[in-house]
Amino acid sequence: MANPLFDSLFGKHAGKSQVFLHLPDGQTITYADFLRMAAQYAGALTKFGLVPGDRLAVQIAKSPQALAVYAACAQAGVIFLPLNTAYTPEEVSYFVENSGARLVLCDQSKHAGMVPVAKACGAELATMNADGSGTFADVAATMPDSFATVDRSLDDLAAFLYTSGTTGRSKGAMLTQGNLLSNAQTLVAEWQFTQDDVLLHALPIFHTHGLFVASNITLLAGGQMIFLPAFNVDQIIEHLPKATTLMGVPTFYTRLLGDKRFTKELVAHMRLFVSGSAPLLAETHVQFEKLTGLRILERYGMTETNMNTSNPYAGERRAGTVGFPLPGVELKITDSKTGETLPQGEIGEIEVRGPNVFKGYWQMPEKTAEELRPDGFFITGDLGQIDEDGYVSIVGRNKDLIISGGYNIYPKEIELLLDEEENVLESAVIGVPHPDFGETVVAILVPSPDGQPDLDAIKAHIATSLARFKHPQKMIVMPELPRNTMGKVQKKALRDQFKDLFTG
Ligand code: MLC
Ligand code: AMP
Repeated sequence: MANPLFDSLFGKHAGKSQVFLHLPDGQTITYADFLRMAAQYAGALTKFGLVPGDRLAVQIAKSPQALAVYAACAQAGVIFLPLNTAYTPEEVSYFVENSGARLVLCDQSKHAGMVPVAKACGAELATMNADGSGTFADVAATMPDSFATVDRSLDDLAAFLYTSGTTGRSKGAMLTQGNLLSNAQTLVAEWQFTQDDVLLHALPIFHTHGLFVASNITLLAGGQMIFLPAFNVDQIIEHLPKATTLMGVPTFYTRLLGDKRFTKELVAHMRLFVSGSAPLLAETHVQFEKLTGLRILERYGMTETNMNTSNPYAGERRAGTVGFPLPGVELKITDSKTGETLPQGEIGEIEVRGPNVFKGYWQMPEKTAEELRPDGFFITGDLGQIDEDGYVSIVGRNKDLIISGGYNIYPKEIELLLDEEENVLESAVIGVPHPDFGETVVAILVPSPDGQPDLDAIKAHIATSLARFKHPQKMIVMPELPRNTMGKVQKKALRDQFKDLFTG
């Protein structure tokens, strides 16, 4: 018996004196130290009463300890459910309740706010702070530094990541050990990762990109990571000379290109720059190559599928495209209405199938059936096109989604709140181009016949409900929303009207 995910990513490194993590203060953590910590955490999970298949929800700062909690879940067969640290207690409450999490880990500063949330959901609550301290570590300190790895199979669930939906309700994407492991194996091979790699890690670890792409492939290859708590240009410039690879969202690259210290000499030794999670402007790709002589490798993925396509490591990395389907991943472009595959070159819905594709949405069989076909193809909601050389481009979205700095924001979630505000008859939330975040949120409000909406009061209400990155950067009052003959709000017309708000 075995535990494929734990054994392949973590277990095989037990006892190794090689450095795994470099921290900004110069401290290092070896693989052996990391695994001893993970084993103690796995013991603590058991002590808190968690059994294989239970969910652990974590809303904690990025730290080596936070990553060890992920390893501990894999070792103990517990399903890891990481949450954006920006979420409000109201948002977290939904995830805890929906997932039926048995234990919630949060920062001490959020503990008071989380007590009623955990209580209402019947979950236990423990703390883990940015420095790893807290009640969880206190329990872990009493546990042995080895743990009998729980047997799991590739089909067992390893993680839940919540993604919002066009209806405004978030869905828990169930990811199996096989989903995560197969994708990591493919990417290690495709991007030629080895134990000599040092990945400069500045992404959050509560999403696919920072957790499953960056961390899993480094672990699988047995490499090292310079583990920064967040993206910060000064720290990136300082640590780039010691790194071989960097992974980021497009905002990382536009910010670096805007800094005079980011030069050809600084990155001449770098083996690989990867971009994903949001469209990289062809202009950024070209500007990056002009400055550094290196081409960013753009790839395309999703929470539900991990990575689907990638530009080639060795061949031509084509700006404005996301490359080819990864080995083992089938990708087709279909007619959104009929589901039929379209002739090569036509624009349609991107559908993907492969070992990377998730098992479904937690306790939402209808939602799963809407997006996951019986034959295994997942309807991504992205619109794409394949050129004559096989390169895939993403040309738009069939889903009402805004991607700001790599974070997904679903307009419906914001509209539902705005529509309840006093003197708001209805609202439309759109994404408009933004020089730093790629897109940003704008809300259009239509006043009710009784009076004008109080924008300051609305802002204050939203602040208690929604994470900061979802807040509209601008609210505009209009007498009515543009509609087509069927009465459907024409968001495209609104996006066109306000496209220069932040870039003009
Ligand atoms: C922060 N803020 C944002 C924001 N990030 N606003 C809009 N969009 C964002 N992405 C706000 C904060 O609330 C704050 O508001 C202000 O900006 C500054 O906060 P900060 O913490 O200093 O932000 P900053 O460090 O500048 O962060 C920007 C960023 C970060 C781009 C570095 O957002 C980031 O790391 N994004 C990566 C997201 C990611 O990992 N996505 C992968 C998803 S997986 P105020 O008003 O209080 O000042 C996926 C699948 C795949 O999509 O294919 O990979
Ligand atoms: P998430 O739900 O956070 O996993 O976001 C997934 C979505 O991000 C995809 O459905 C795409 O719309 C978008 N995305 C990811 N990578 C890229 C990319 N390289 N180019 C354009 N969009 C991307």
